[in-house]
Amino acid sequence: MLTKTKPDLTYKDITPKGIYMGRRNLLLGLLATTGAVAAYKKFPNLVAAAGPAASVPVPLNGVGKWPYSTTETVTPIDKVTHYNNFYEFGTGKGDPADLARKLRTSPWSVSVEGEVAKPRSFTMDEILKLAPLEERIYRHRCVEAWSIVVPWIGYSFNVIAKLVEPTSKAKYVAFQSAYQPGVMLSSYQAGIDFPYVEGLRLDEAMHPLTLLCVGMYGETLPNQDGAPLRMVIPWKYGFKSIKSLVKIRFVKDEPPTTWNISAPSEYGFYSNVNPHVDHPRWSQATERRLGPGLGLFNTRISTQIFNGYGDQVASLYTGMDLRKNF
Ligand SMILES: Nc1nc2c(c(=O)[nH]1)N[C@H]1C(S)=C(S)[C@@H](COP(=O)(O)O)O[C@H]1N2
Ligand SMILES: [Mo]
Repeated sequence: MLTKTKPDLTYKDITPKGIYMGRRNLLLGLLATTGAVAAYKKFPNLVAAAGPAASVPVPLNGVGKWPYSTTETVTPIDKVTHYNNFYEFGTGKGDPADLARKLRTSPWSVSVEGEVAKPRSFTMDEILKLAPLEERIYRHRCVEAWSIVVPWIGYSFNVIAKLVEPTSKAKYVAFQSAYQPGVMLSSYQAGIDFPYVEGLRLDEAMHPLTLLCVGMYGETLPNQDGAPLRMVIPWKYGFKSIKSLVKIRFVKDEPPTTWNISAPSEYGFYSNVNPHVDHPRWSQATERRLGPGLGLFNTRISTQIFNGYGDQVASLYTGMDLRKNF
């Protein structure tokens, strides 16, 4: 599945060269002088900045096109890889692109356990072969009111769930990110508990839109976007889409989630995108759709209920008060 052969046309080719190179050179210049150095100066306990990337994305071949992708304009790859939330690697939007170079992504395995008949662990090689890979272009809406459109690669999470056979006691799924001390910030530095944890109700996890994600833009995941394996739940705020996944546990009770632990009145368990339920400190009615460059091409658009996936998922919440279960 993994190969070094370049496909004919990559997302880097599709991005207008002028914009891509222009921003690239600008960025590289800035990084060399300020960005990278500044990021490491902020977190002196982390291993030094020097040295090449520990792992770089490689093309994924044989990726099928999912028929339901949005036709909205895909966000330039440069933006999606340099405007990140990944608190393990800093709290600034540009920090993860620098600091996550030190993430150790190989060997990698994910343990699937709890209320299942067949608990087991999967290596990344196994994960990549469990089902045909699909490119799914989803909208991604952060709770901070910015959004992007990303061509993720993966397959429905329910593929792996069915393999381990959840028992009748399984009502929720708990997810856990890797925690690599010395490579990642401490909880104290980041201001949130690590390891990062998230959760879904079982029926949400089994919904075909819920993606087990191994790549984006035709390649394996860049470290800063959650290499080598992450979740993507497109109708929920971005923080539910947990990165660098190492543990999946089927459980009886609603599991704790990182942002809910940190600020329970601001971030609920469900966190479905909802323009009618504001964050206590800002409106959720609209969002900033990120464009190329430094912000001139960003646009302000209306936020859609369930991020536009209501036809598919609204029935999961029939009879629930979405204000109470925010
Ligand atoms: N482990 C972990 N997963 C995480 C986060 C994080 O800080 N740590 N941030 C979340 C948030 S708030 C968002 S918006 C998305 C961002 O994904 P992206 O950087 O690939 O766009 O990742 C989510 N997953
Ligand atoms: Mo987010």
